[in-house]
Amino acid sequence: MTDIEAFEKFLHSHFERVRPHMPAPLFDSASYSLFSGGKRFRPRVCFAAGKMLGLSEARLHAFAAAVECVHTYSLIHDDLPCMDDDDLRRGQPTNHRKFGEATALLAGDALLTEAFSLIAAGYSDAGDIGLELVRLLGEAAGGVGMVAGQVQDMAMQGELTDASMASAQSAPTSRPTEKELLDMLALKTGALIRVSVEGAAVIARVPADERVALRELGARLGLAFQLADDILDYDPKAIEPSGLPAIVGLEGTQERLEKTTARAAELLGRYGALGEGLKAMIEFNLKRKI
Ligand code: GRG
Repeated sequence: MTDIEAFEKFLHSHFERVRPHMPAPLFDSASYSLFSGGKRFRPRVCFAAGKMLGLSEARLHAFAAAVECVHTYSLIHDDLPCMDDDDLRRGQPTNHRKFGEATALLAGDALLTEAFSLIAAGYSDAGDIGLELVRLLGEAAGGVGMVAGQVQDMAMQGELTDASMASAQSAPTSRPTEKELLDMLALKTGALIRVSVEGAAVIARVPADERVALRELGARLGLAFQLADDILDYDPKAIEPSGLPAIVGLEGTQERLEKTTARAAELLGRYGALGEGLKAMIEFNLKRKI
């Protein structure tokens, strides 16, 4: 069985255990998005990082599942009419198109909270690790992480109302600078990928200096993932105002993608052959078409 097959089995069994306790429409809505053909990029990164650090894949299952639940919630909420108002995700109707807006919203809420239950149950044998993972994922996903990035993104696109702009305390009215844009992308997309690497470092109990380097590696890969996305989505007739190509062009974005990828690969150097799995993920991102 491959890493990802074993992970799918873990995720399915976990949700089958939860199923009898969840209202059926909520379960159907949450599992529709969780099992609808995502790339599982974040879990794959977590497994590659963990194996490099000497962990078994099974030891990483609960954390990788938690990150994927948070990722899935973010996609469901991002597609809602009050956000991007999308009809399709992964070539299929978005969650709210299939189950209705209220159920989709609640399925996102349920997935977000399930993430923390997964961690609590998965690391109950090592409470300090479990607590640190909860702190780390809360930081990466919440108001100082992914959600902050989403708010900044919406503000850059002029999509927050005047009242909410005032309370967001960040109201760039003009074109964002490259730094502002990169900071936003690092939060919106980068934080969950960064935490996929750093979480493995926590579970492996690496020394503090090594954890700092792995955090940077994860952050570089996270940013590289978003830059690759910006390049894939590039349409010269409809330039996305909060994408890097709007500021530095397509070539400039490619250049920055290569630079941040090179730094990630450099940080991987100390692990030699053990880093092969993560190197493959870094290279996959550089060439990906999906
Ligand atoms: C609404 C709370 C909230 C947050 C939204 C991450 C995010 C913030 C929105 C997702 C919208 C989006 C398309 C972001 C760009 C990069 C990205 C995260 C793409 C989707 O991730 P993949 O490619 O998705 O890993 P799959 O489908 O493979 O799971």
